[in-house]
Amino acid sequence: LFGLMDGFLKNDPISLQKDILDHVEYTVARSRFSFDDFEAYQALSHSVRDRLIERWHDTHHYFKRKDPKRLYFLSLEFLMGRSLSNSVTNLGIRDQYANALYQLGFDFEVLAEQEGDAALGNGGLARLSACQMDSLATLDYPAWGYGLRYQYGLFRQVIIDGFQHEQPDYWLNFGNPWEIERVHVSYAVKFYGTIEEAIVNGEKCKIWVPGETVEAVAYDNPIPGYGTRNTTNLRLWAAKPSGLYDMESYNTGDYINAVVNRQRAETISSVLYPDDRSYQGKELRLKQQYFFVSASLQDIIRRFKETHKNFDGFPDKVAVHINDTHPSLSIVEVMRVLVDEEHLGWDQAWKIVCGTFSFTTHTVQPEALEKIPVDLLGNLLPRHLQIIYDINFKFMEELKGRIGLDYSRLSRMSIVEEGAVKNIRMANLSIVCCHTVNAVSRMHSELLKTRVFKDFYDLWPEKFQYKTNGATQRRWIVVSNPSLCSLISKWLGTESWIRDIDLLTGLREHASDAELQKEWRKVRLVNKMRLAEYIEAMSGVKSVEAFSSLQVCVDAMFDVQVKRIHEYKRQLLNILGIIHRYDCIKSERRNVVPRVCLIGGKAAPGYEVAKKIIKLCHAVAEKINNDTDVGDLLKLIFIPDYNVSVAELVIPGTDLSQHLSTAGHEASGTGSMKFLMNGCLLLATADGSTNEIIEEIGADNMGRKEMELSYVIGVLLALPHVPVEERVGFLAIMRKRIVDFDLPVWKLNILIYPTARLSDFRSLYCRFLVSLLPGIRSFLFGAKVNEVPALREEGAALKPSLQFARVIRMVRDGYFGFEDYFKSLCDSVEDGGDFYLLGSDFRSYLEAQAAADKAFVDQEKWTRMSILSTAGSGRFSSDRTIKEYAEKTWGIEPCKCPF
Ligand code: DL6
Repeated sequence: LFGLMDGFLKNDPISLQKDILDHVEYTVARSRFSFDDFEAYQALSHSVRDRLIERWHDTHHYFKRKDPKRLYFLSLEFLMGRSLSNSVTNLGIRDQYANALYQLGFDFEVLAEQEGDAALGNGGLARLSACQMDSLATLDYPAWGYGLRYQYGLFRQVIIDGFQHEQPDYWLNFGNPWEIERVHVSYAVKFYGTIEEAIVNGEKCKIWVPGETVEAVAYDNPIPGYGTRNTTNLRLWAAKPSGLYDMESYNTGDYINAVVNRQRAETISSVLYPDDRSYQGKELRLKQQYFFVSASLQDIIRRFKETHKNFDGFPDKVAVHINDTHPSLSIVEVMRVLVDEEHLGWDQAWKIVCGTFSFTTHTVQPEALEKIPVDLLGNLLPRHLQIIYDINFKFMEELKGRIGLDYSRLSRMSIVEEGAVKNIRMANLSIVCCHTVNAVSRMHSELLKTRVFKDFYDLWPEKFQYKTNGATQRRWIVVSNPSLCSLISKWLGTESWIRDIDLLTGLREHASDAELQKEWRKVRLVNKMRLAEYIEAMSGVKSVEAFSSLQVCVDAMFDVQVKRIHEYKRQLLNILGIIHRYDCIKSERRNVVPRVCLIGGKAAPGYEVAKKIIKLCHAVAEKINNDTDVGDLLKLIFIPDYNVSVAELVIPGTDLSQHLSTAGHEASGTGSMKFLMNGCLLLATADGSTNEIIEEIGADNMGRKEMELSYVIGVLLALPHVPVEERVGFLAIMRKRIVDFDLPVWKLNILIYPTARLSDFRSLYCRFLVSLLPGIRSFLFGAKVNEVPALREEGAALKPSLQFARVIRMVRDGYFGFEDYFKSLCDSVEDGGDFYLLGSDFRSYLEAQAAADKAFVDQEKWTRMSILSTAGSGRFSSDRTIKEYAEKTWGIEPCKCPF
């Protein structure tokens, strides 16, 4: 048996070819002498899947034997994208497959293009979950993901005459080779019904008599780690009619109704809600939440009970993480199971729950926090509503004991929101029941503590943590930018950075090397050419009528803003900036730096303003791209149907990437991290995680004085013989001076550090040295988070710049057509209505753009900055995020499968 420990399947070219041909013949059922690219892709995927399954089995046998504490990551959204390239990369057999296919007459890259995206999520939160799954597997953590297997993923965006239209994404149409249906792993999930009382073991207890039962069937998606045999699992649930369901209707002859009701069950997992900010008060949505929560917990508890006799040790073996509030019913469900089904006392059950669950919130806006109308919840899940009331009653009693009868605070903190419509506040429920509440960046954490959840922070400061988000370098460099990956490995002399990303800092010492710079530029140029080809092909598509096969010049600066379309993300600011640039080219014929501006992203189907922004982008593009005065100086392209695989193409080909959210609105942002890894420069506001990025890579807008101060502090920290107290005292004085100098907030944040441990000084000093390196690695602009409220107060009294007034006037006057349609957009940013502060930030936005232009002219300097961006991106790997979660929140340890 030991001979088989490393698996049955071999990875030499002949074995791989045989496997692929076997799958052509027996899985795809085509002749091995005649099959097309898609069939080859299907066979190839099954062959890769076999290897994943083998490792999956080994990993799970090992976990079972070792019985470590496990993490269960519950998320209603996972934006996995494509699996083929990622899987073969993580398995370390990409080249072997490419060779095997070549000999069969196929090109790996061409086959990889056959795969559709698994788009079971909306945006940032969902892609973060996917990156974190990759890191969990790579770092050998014993973890499983749980989610919903939507039949329709995020809608496809089709642009007709510049307007967004939504089409369903039936991603399962041609089968999904990456999943394994587990017909034998299924659970009954109950809804509706009534509560009855019964006596069990002499004790009164509640019995839920459900009105509807649906079956949850498991679909497993193996997640391979990189450089390890560990392969973990993402288990997604699909709703199927229950076997027992409606037998009565069949028997009474109501055959048609019985069939219709069976189909109704399947709608639970049919469609992903296409809104990335708020989902409130929809019965189907609530059903989805409970469906996946109930099935996941039945699975988790069953596994626990296989090896444990009672629940005392549950929190020592099980960590359940709820990704935003969407899975927060899981807390209530565990209480229900422990009290009603396992007959534990309330206090014992409560202790178990509080020791098991942790929570991350992904939003900054109080109004985006999820609420569920009590009537809706009580009808669908009557027993859960009772339990929530009981939890709240006990919490309110405890709170009164701690803060007295402060009714206004009690009412703010209550899980139940009183009012015309009574609601359950899911965030309050999660905070009360979880041992840890996580933010997704340092700034987000500050906003939670001081604004959104201030009452809770004052009560339980120890619960609040933050883990700045990250992205996986496996997907975002190794898979999507293979030439950059090879170049990095060549200059670092190792591939170890793919698992140990801090090694990227080793690039710093080569940043000025002419040879590296030359090779770096070459890689970037090839990526830009690839993107230019895509633009040409995509703009030739008939539905994009604004352009006929647009050719762009690859020497121009590729300037990109890709993300969901939202007012707070300010794509409108970008478009207005482009109009200004166009106006300058037209009126002054200035020698501007040529730009290719790309904007991409989906608007939620019911979000009218966002849809208008998309239309404006097309209207402006049509004007500019067809203006012969402008030529190659400026092009604007809207990228339709932006998704993970489009991102993999766009990000490596970007020079400058824009992150324009009004300060205080983006919880973190992860797109910026992917661009950073790929050597793109950022033009950004001081929002979300940007301040932390700046600390890693240095800032452009440091005046001379600031540089001198940093230098003094840097040197001081480096002097080992100066007593700590003296250093701290000196820094306090410097801090005051720096306040006097009105330095940017991020500098002040750094200066608070000296109260930390001495060992922190060393890394701080390194960061200062980095910040002293000449060069600009980001272009910061706009109001700081603490300035925003005052600017909003001033509102109409603020006089926007002449440039801003002029570009708005151009839109209003119909320079781009559709003036009636765009009127409300213009109104929304003028005359005191400018909630997202486009007017007040416009001037500094244009200045930052001008600084970017200036920097781009000096290609040597730009390349150096680009290298330093990649070199400084290590902190923004999801590996770091996951390690922090594992150590500080979940209490789990790596469990590496030894063979
Ligand atoms: O934490 C991941 C991601 C953050 O980077 C973004 O800043 C934030 O907007 C996003 N939130 C969502 C919507 N979530 N909810 N609820 O995607 O999360």
